[in-house]
Amino acid sequence: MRITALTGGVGGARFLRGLRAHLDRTPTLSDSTITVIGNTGDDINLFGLRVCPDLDTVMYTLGGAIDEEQGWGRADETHAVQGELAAYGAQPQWFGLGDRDFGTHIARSQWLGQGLSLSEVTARLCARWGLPDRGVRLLPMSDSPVETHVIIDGESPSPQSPQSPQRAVHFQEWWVRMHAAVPAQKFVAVGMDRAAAAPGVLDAIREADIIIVPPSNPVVSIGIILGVPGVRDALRGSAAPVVGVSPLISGAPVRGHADACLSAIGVESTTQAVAGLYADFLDGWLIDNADTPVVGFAPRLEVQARLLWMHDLETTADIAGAAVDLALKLRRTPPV
Ligand code: FO1
Repeated sequence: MRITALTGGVGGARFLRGLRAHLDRTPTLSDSTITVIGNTGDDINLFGLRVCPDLDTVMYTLGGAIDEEQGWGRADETHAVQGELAAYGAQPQWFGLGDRDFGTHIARSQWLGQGLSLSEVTARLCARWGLPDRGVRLLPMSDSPVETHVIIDGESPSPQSPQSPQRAVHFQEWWVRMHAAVPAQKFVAVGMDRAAAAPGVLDAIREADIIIVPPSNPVVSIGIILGVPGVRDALRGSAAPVVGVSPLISGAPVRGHADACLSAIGVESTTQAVAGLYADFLDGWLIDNADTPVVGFAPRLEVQARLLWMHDLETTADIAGAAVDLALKLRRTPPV
């Protein structure tokens, strides 16, 4: 079976690891493939290198190299290079880059500099981590650079400008240095107007047997991927059922700052509101037991409640299995 998933960072990557585990333990599904469409809006240039946090988080998590406690970056990491950069006063110092992780960014930047596309580079990096052998293909949402920037109110207003001047900061600065604590007025996907879906992305949606939207950030991860030309239309037109997993439990994100992102776009932090953001293509929606009774959803949406906390691999595999089972059930439901 061909499964396609749109994914952001930590939560989505953990979910995909559970999905692969569920498929591997289910004889009738073990030869299934997963095509991951990864968010590249978090990408950032640092120290002359191209860093792709969400792609690397998926790659390291599925490749068994992730720092489990952080959810991002490499396990068994050291920070000698970062220390040297700090000693030279090289900026920024607020984004933690480990020595092993630098290896990924140097290789990626070298190959990009030699003219390879981000898709080709990502395939090379993923091959080292054995993703193809596990039936997993990671595609950047686009080969052209897209960066999410956050519009915030500037520093304190001055007599000249009583309205504090708004300014844009890179998503990573807002997320990491500011801890998303400064209210975001708006998110801007810089470069999206010149972006095209990367090779294979639209086909992966059109040719999927089922499509899954893991519990990634609906605004700055899934929302950015949905902004790539053709993606949303392909999802709407896909014959495959689309099943999403709520990133909120009782209105709160399991981790990260999805609630701050939702309020920035004027959407309430409820599982119903997030499902509403996907309403034009979503067929099924998994919510946590804490969010029943199941009210306030679009009438045709098939909503199922279950435990959604991804405590460990086994639990995550069960959640992913529930998403797959719901999608297969929706596949069998004759079109109305
Ligand atoms: N997140 C942090 O909160 N602090 C960091 O210093 C940090 C460094 C970092 C380095 C590489 C990488 O792939 C991810 C990193 N992240 C860090 C996580 C990152 O900001 C988020 O995972 C995504 O961009 C949001 O999903």
